[in-house]
Amino acid sequence: MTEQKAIFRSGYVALVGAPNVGKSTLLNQILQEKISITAPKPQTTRNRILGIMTGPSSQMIFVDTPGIHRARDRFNQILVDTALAALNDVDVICFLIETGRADHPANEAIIEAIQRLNTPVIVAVNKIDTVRNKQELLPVIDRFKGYMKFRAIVPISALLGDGVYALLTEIEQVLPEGPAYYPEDYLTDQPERFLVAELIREKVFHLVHQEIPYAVAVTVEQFSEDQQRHRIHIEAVVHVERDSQKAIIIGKQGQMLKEIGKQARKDIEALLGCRVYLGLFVRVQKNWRKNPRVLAEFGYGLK
Ligand SMILES: Nc1nc2c(ncn2[C@@H]2O[C@H](COP(=O)(O)OP(=O)(O)OP(=O)(O)O)[C@@H](O)[C@H]2O)c(=O)[nH]1
Ligand SMILES: [Mg+2]
Repeated sequence: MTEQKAIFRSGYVALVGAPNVGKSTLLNQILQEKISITAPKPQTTRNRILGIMTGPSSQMIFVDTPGIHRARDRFNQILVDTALAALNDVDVICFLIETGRADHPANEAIIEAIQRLNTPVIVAVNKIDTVRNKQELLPVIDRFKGYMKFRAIVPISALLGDGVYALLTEIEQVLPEGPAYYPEDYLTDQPERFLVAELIREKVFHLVHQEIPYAVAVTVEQFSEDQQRHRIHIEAVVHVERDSQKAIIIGKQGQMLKEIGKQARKDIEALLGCRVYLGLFVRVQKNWRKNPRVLAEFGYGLK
């Protein structure tokens, strides 16, 4: 009797969609780990973020991307270019749409971009937990079927995990045969410094309102082991564009910055699995979003 060799599949899967549809939430749900930050505001994700899921029969390398939208300035164009560039080198595209907002104006542009490629596309209709009557999903799915040939259309709730296994099954089937590219315990290729900076930025998105989070970038200036105190010593800078923004980030008697630091430290400790000292500083870097040198320094744009 000949032994049948099991097929192993591997490849890259881009998560694309309009801003705020739940791409990063889906990545975290798949990995059961917070690799990519999320917020109820659009344009949260600014970089291409890799999340690696290794199972018995496949390795799926997910690429989270910034939301695609009509960019009105240079910085947003960088975000959109980052997302579109990620589409070029993947094996499968997972196109997320939001149940209640399937007609998002960005979807047309996304379909146009993916139609030019010869890559299989799977649509995930997200946030189904927000519709009480699941029959309401049918017209959305039907309409989408008319736009182009999709491999599958899968209703999911990235937040609760519903339908995510079905989505992964569909994705796996489309991946080419091949070996694992990364060791099986690898979750991301992002350095810890980047993940730490992102967790701080996420708290700014959650705690500070209006347009201010968009003017914020975070860099980690120091990351070292404090052997005496058995903890990691981290110092990070929250960059803003104007003095008035600095005052808001710091808050009355430093309360806002303290809260950002407290919440971020909790998440960073969970990420690193050890105690952390987090020192936060706020610095004004005038109009950094318009400055190519500073943008590159902060890690934005195509690498
Ligand atoms: N009710 C519900 N909310 C969801 C679901 N998935 C994501 N969300 C929420 O939608 C908001 C946006 O989620 P993100 O994951 O940050 O969205 P994104 O597509 O990565 O957004 P950008 O990075 O800005 O493009 C957050 O408040 C999430 O909690 C879902 O399945 N159900
Ligand atoms: Mg995101």
